[in-house]
Amino acid sequence: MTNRQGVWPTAELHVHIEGTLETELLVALARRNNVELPSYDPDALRELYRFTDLQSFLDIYYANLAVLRTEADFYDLGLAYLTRAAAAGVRRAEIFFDPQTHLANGIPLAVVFGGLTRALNEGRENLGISADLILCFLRHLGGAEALATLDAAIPYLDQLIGVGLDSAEVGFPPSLFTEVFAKAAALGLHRVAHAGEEGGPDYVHEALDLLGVERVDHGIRSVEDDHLLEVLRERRIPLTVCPLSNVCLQATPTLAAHPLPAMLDAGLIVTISSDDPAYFGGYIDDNLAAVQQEFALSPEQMAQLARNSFQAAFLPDAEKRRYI
Ligand code: ES4
Ligand code: ZN
Repeated sequence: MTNRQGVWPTAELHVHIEGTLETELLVALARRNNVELPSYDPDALRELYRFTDLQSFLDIYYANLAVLRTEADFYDLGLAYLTRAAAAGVRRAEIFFDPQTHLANGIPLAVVFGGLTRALNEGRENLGISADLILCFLRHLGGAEALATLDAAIPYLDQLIGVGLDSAEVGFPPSLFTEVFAKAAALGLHRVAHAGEEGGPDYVHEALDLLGVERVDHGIRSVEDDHLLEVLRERRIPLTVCPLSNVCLQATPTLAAHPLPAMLDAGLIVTISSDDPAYFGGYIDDNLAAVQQEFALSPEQMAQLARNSFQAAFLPDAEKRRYI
């Protein structure tokens, strides 16, 4: 199933570009832009990455993003991810970014789009990766801010394939974002949302019924609700599962206790992704290898995960068939 390099050709459908900021690049950008960090030793910075839950991660993740100032910074970040992803077997990447964080840091949307789109073009031409952007709204900032962000992004619609919803989940249910997701749908954008990562199955239900999401990001707590499992299966809604992320943020006590096998047994369209690989100890190849080993997945099951990833991608069927 693996190709000659020992990697599984795959699509990566759940990766935050800001979460691919390795500490080496973090330090380089901090020096380039005169931004203060708690340390300038990449290993010492990585030592600080000990998380107890989603919020303990988000606090460090948002603080680190102060180093991203110029179009060149976003380009370097994007190209570093695509280079690593190509080595991991990624042929298609649908990449999240958090413009509200950068706007709050005083960085205009033109800078963010300019750098990331240039990196994606380079990845397409020189790395053989088909890649597109999904704009994520930060749920902790609420629905009105999300709407303002979508309006501000309208001049860049041709550089987007969809919208997503991320950041702190519990206390910020999908129902707060009904209007902005309706508007995104009317603009022809695909819709996804993080749901059921820390929040319960009710968050997944809401994301499906109120936001009309076409994929669910994480969705691991869906296994607590048999009716929801039936809905996800019947509607063929893919779930982008990030095992190493779930372990690092203690959404599961151990990898052995992860609900992935239950999700597969329930007949869900499960895909594997890396989420924030610079923080969670591995890229998509590492995530795939970890679940293969932990759950003794067969070559056929690994092939199914790869097929699922391309099936779940926002690509025309004719293009999907090239990969499957
Ligand atoms: C995130 Cl792991 C995770 N969950 C929710 N929001 C996020 N933003 C970046 N990583
Ligand atoms: Zn995520």
